[in-house]
Amino acid sequence: MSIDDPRAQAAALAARVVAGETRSIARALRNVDDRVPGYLDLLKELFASTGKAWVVGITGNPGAGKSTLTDRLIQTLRASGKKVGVLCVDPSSPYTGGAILGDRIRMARHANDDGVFIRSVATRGHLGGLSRSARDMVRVLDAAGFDVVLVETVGVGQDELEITRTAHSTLVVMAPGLGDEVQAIKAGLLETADVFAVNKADRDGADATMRDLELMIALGTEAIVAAGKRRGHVVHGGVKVDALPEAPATGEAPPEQWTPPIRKCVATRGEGITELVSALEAHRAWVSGAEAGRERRRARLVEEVREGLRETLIDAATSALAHELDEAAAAVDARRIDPYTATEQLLARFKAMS
Ligand SMILES: Nc1nc2c(ncn2[C@@H]2O[C@H](COP(=O)(O)OP(=O)(O)O)[C@@H](O)[C@H]2O)c(=O)[nH]1
Ligand SMILES: [Mg+2]
Repeated sequence: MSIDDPRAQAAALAARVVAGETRSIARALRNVDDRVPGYLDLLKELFASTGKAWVVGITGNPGAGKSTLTDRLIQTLRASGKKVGVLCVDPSSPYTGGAILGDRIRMARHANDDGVFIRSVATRGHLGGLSRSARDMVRVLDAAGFDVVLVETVGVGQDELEITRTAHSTLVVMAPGLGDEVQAIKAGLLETADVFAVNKADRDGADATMRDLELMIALGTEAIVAAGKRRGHVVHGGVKVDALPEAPATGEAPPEQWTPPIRKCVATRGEGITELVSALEAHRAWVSGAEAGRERRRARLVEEVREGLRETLIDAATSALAHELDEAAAAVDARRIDPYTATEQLLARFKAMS
């Protein structure tokens, strides 16, 4: 093997990752997060070894108890012999530095356990960068043999919801008294959740939060299904998945549906965790069994390839047509041409080149 051959280097690193070598896993994660040249070769090499891990997104407002709960989930999953990878997503805002530090502290007791791997995702300043990095880092952990990969987001921003879309199962953590129920609707959490945890059940108001959620889910499910049908979306587990080829309308059985269960817990004391894990596992079974679950996985891969194609095409076109783009912009600015025709002409040029 030549030391200068990037593909061979990537293959060597990939082999060490698949063998579960801790330092190589750490390096692979860093290369992927920082997009160090050659990271795509690494991901290409790793892909065949992926597809085995169960990916669980954990989202909810800051302070709801996600990290405390994640720590408990690790504990419970470890007790059943599962290897657990954890990604803590750190969006670009500077104030979250402290949150991640706190998260690490909350999970520190797993630091010496070989069956647990905790890392943060930090990519910033790149459109869709966070969710792409998270997805690719999940793949590294998947290839490295972690049975479950937990992805904890700091809050419920757009980027973070995007990340949970790449999970097989999404846990939305709420706490009484934060006004989370109302926010859940605004933030689109109702559509995102596969399972709800009402954490801090040791506090007043947990039962009221449960009731509010139940009501919203009952109303929301109907509304989501109706809206999904209108827009030609396939609706799975309350998650809108982009247009799949629609089955011919036969007016028969309604689409298989997953209604998110709600579980109360006290993360600090480790209460209700087993029940929460059971609810998540039921969702996992649904995703891997039901036709709707299979479609959901397929739809995500289609989306990923489409997104990759879009990026690659835009990069290729903008670099090949850099000069023409400038000219077109000037022409549009001078009203010599309209932007629609300009786009068509640029596309025609690009097609003629390739
Ligand atoms: N009373 C109570 N406090 C909790 C519970 N779970 C977490 N907390 C506390 O809530 C605060 C925020 O928790 P953290 O896990 O960092 O929340 P995150 O921002 O969602 O990750 C910490 O002070 C935790 O100790 C719980 O079940 N009951
Ligand atoms: Mg946290």
